Amino acid sequence: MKKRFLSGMALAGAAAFALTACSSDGGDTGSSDAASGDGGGGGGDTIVVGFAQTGSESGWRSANTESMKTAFSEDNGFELVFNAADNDTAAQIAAVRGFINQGVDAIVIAPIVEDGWDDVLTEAADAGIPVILEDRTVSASEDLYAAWIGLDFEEEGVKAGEWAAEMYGDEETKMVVLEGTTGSAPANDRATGFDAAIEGTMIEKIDSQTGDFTRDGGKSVMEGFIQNYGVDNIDLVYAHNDDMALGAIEAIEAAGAVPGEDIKIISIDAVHDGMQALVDGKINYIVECNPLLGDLVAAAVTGVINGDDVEAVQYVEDLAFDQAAAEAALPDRKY
Ligand code: GZL
Repeated sequence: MKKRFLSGMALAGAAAFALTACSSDGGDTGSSDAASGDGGGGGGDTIVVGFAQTGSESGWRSANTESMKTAFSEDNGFELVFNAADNDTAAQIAAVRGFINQGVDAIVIAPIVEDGWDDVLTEAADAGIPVILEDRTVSASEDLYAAWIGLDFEEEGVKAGEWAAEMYGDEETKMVVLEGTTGSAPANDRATGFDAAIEGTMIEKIDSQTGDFTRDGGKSVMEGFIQNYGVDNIDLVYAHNDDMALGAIEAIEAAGAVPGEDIKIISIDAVHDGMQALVDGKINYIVECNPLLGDLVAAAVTGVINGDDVEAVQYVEDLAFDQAAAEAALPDRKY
């Protein structure tokens, strides 16, 4: 499927175009997050949207939920029926079935894991309810959803791995990995991209385990790695998100080592606490994963409801930060 990369300005344009094309009064797109704009119901009727969110596992998720709730506001022409599934896939699928039974106008899903969606997406299609995916992807047929808006997780892994290869690839480096939620697209793809980027270097992956994208999970898995290998035998941590990296920092400090110096840390997301740890030298590099998708998703829902052409795949571009770049960017960050 054709990839379409949207930078900040392009996002604003895309969202503004979609809103102008759809809203009855031309809409004041305003300027807020990566996709400035304000969502906007089509033709003045309220659009009832069921949103099945993963849960509240991380700082990234909180920012994503806030962005979605802001975009799908009553003022913007929506009635949002929100469900957070507490990282429980069965509960998330049940929530989607509930939206179908409720007869909502559209369903938005941030799918916890890639697999297991064929049946309920088919039920939504049979009920004539369009589905838009945001953030993560699914393995089900692309015919079962109208659009996906999110990030290129494999590219995020490549960016992180290329920096690791450049900085540490020429010397024997023992690495442990804090994986995201097992079976999720970001965990799968960030591993694939990173592993490809460090191929042929002297970085050796000695262990890899899921911390489920949570700070507690990252801390307890890192404690186990330190217990098994000894703090002096781990040189690098690759964390699939900042929350797990922040948990690992706690474990490393509790073991009497210095994060960012004795044990280097590379992470993904660039949420505020992660960027602060990067400025403080406790994390060495962060690849961004922009959670502010609400306006683009709202524009896609409005477009689908109005029968407009909506880009089926919309990637939001990510930046990457070393310590100097984080110091410069942190004051102006929106999440
Ligand atoms: C990525 C998103 C991931 C974040 C985590 O788009 O799905 O889930 O990287 C979040 O912080 O929990």
